[in-house]
Amino acid sequence: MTDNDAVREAVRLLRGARRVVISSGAGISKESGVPTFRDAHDGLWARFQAEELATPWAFERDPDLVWSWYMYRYELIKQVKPNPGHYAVAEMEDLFDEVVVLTQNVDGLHWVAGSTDVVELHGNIQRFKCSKPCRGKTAYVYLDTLDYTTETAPPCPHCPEGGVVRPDVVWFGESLPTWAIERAYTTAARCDVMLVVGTSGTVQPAASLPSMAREQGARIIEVNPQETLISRFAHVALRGPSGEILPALVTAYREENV
Ligand code: BV8
Repeated sequence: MTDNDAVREAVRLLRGARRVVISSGAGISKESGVPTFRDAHDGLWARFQAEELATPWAFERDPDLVWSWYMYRYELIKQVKPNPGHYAVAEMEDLFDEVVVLTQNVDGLHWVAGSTDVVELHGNIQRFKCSKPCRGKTAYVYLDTLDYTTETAPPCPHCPEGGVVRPDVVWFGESLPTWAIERAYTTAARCDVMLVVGTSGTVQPAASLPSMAREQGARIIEVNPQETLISRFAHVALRGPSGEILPALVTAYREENV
């Protein structure tokens, strides 16, 4: 199947769809300059695996190391912008009755690009909270109210228990927010089409969403330069960078359906 044939097939699968889900991973932000989760980090971080830092145990063991890693990523993500792939996802809201984005990404770029219904399954690196439930529930902390450094995890300003501030992301070994995973399961189960964009399909439970959707009758379109663990569930795979593929798909859909 040529690339053009694949896009035409994807347009055919989208025809008549009312509810569309986009399940995105780190790959959709690659063309914005955000390293994917399994890209070797450069410089200081090249000697660490992301999975060994993104855990509560790593933070417990060395909060300043983990804090510094997040500050490195936070400073990088503050500089980046959405790419044409994010904007194409946002534009899909003009083409279908209901569009929901289920993202594993913590960079917030779908919101910035204008998507209005985004479920951040793994949280957001630009939101911070106390590492202890010091106010009985999640105690959010606003970094710009603190006198902090990028090397040392700052003390929580609300906390009588000596908690320190951490990013409001879901670490490996932590459960996803109940509301987020329930919304993800519900929308995956009732969608007509799921586009799976820029994810290796490694991380659970997000990686199970495409097979769940397919079991309920959804048509699955994968957008990824590589074959992945998700590919076997896809009705069609669009092989290439999402920043090029998604705008081309939206254009082709408009030409045939709008
Ligand atoms: C949990 C936030 C219950 C932090 C992240 C089975 C069931 C349940 C759990 C498990 C299970 N098996 C294992 C587990 C445990 C674990 C897990 O999945 N481990 C993996 C490593 C096997 N899961 C959990 O712990 C989850 N919690 O299930 O709670 C529980 C509780 C206790 C014990 C057990 C269960 C929580 C997981 C959340 C982890 N946090 N992020 C942070 O960011 O610092 S995950 C992290 O990886 C990022 O969010 C990232 O998005 C995500 C997934 O990676 P991808 O997005 O797929 O990125 P990746 O680099 O892998 O791939 C990029 C892709 O892009 C590639 O395919 C590439 O080809 C493609 N690409 C490249 N360029 C482009 C492109 N695509 C398009 N365009 C391009 N230009």
